[in-house]
Amino acid sequence: RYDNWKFVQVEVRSAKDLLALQQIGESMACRPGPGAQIYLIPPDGMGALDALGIPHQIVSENVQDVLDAEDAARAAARAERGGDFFADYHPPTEIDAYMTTLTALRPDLVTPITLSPNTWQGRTIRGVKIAAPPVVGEPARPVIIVNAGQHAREWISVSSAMWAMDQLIRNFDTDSEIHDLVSKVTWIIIPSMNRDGYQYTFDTNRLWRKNRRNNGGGTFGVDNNRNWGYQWGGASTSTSGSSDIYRGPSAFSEPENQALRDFILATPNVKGVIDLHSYAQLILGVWAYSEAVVPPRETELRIVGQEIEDALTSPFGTNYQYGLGTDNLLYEASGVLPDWTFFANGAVSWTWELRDMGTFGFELPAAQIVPTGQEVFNGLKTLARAILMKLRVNVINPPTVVNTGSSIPLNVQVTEVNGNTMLAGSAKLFWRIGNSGPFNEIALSGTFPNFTASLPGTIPCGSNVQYYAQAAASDGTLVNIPADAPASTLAVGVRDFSTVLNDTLESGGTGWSAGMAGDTATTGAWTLVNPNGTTAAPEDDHTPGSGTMCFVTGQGPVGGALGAADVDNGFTTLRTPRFDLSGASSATISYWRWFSNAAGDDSFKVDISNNDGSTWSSVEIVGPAGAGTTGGWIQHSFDAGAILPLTANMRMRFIAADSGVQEVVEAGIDDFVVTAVAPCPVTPACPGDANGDHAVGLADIALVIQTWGQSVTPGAGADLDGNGSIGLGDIAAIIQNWAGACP
Ligand code: 0X9
Ligand code: ZN
Repeated sequence: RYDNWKFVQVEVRSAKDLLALQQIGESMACRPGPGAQIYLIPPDGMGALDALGIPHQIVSENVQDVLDAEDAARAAARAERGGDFFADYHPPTEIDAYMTTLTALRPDLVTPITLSPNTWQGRTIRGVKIAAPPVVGEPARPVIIVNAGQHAREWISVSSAMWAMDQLIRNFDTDSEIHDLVSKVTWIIIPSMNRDGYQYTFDTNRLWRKNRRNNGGGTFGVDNNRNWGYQWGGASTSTSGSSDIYRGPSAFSEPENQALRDFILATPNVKGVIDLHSYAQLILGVWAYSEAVVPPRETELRIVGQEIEDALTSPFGTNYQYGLGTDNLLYEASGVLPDWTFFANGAVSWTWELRDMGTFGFELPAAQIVPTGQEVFNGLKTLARAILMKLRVNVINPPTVVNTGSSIPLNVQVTEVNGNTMLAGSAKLFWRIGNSGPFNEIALSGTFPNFTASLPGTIPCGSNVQYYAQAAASDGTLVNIPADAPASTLAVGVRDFSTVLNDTLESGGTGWSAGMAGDTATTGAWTLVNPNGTTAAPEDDHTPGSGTMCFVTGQGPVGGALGAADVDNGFTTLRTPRFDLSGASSATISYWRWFSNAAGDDSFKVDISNNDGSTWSSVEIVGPAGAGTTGGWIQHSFDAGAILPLTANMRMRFIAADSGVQEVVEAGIDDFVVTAVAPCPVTPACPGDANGDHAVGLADIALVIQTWGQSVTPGAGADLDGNGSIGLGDIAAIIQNWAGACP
């Protein structure tokens, strides 16, 4: 029991602090360090902690209360949804029983796995292999290993592995993506590696981390995740049997590590390894042992890491963050599983620290088992797709519209992944005008990994161009972007557009009105200046290069106090010059804005008018809280025609306010650009011109005769009368328009 033990958040400032703390309590790790760390402090340890003078704050007065609350929550969850395996956490025997159930459900997909040797206390480490029956002649399937429960108290890692297993098996028939991934990837899931420690957290000590080796001298346990054989014994490991990061007497001294090592070494084609832990919501890549050593395949690992981060975040907006060792998200750790698998067989290997960020820590309420499992499973699917790729082909900053008459530059980047290489000379681009017909093919120029192509400047106004890029892996596999091209493609529109207004505000702000009649602010009226910054207001304008000027809400003195000239007691309005968008079919307006409203209750309002300011429509309301409310230049661009009809009398206005409770409110505007898209000129129809040479004469008669009697799409080719076949009516149409010419 942990009666009157405390969780204390301490500010670790130095190695000296760390050593002193180790004497008093036990690190709960899992928190980004250095800095704030949670320590478990015994009832008689607080005096010593106070005496050290290390800044600290008690998070839980009585750890036993936290554990009792967890028990109560589990009991409640079982009472409510007792029949549901995922209502609660389960000890090893129940995990095994559930795997047996799943195997019986789909013996065609599931093969039980037993590792050897057994744990110190004689438990067999079990898991499952999930794979659709092999297909004759298929290429070797990549293997993904999902390991969990190296750390006994990290229960959510075990339940998440079980959730993923459950999903892959139960939804194979009904979910086409799962069907695909179970057919193309072999999944190995080992949900509870450190079974002795895990059982011990149910029976004896909820906060146990290590395995249950008897170290002698009254201490127990090796940290399995310091016992792997790459960089064993390096940074952040201990030689002391009483330490929570005791590395063991030698690399692979522990039967649990030996068992999983031997299984991995005997399994060909392992391409991905995920080691589940908790907590901190981090996706930690290689190398764990060093913050300084850049791993091989860094580009590829960063792409995959970002995709995994997005996948874990997207189901519920849970804030996960990925980083490689050099990003220094957590302390260094030597002898961890993913370092060994990346080193030993090049598998893309990650530690995932699951929920939460410390609110509940290891005692994550059972109600979070399912959502955490869903996040993890989403991440695993993303990893599987990444591992199936031979190459990554990307178009960098693809344009969405270009001006008529200018060629269209496209930049294609190829990344070699999963040990494949690109076939030299295989990078190509395919394009066509419209959404049907054959694609034109152009070879991309440049050298790996950056290639370019240019679509011709002769593509007529109004065209929508479809295109995709392609490269081949050395085994001949073609990889497209978009992946399912040509079924889907990228697209770029060719239009006539012109810059109506491009004001960097460097030459006086002609036509702008700063501070309007009716404004109520008593200070901080809009003004065009080279700003004197504060922590809330900009010091520099936005204009790149030599620009200095922008509109801000009040100019304070150089080095002036925060709030010296901010908006107070009302609002102030900035209005743009009038601009003419009559005749435009659409228009893009962009500006750079600054808004700072320290924890305040005010918003920054942006409006547009098409009647010279008689009435206004909202473009955006920034704040009062959230993105863009703590200063910094941010660009906003929008489609004006989507908000109101475009006229000759367009204006915009920007309103900053400090109403109600008074706070520091500062705003700025710079680099205002209006771009209009004109309707494409209509090519006049040319009646009687069968061959499209813009003249009517003998050559048109010749074409009719050549194609005489053919059935065609009405109006196509020489079908001038539009009756769907070539004949006399078409000759008549030519004679009627004889010698006519058209532009
Ligand atoms: O220390 C560990 O073994 C892992 N954290 S935990 O809190 N679950 O114990 C982290 C291992 C990987 N570490 C890094 N990549 N830095
Ligand atoms: Zn862990």
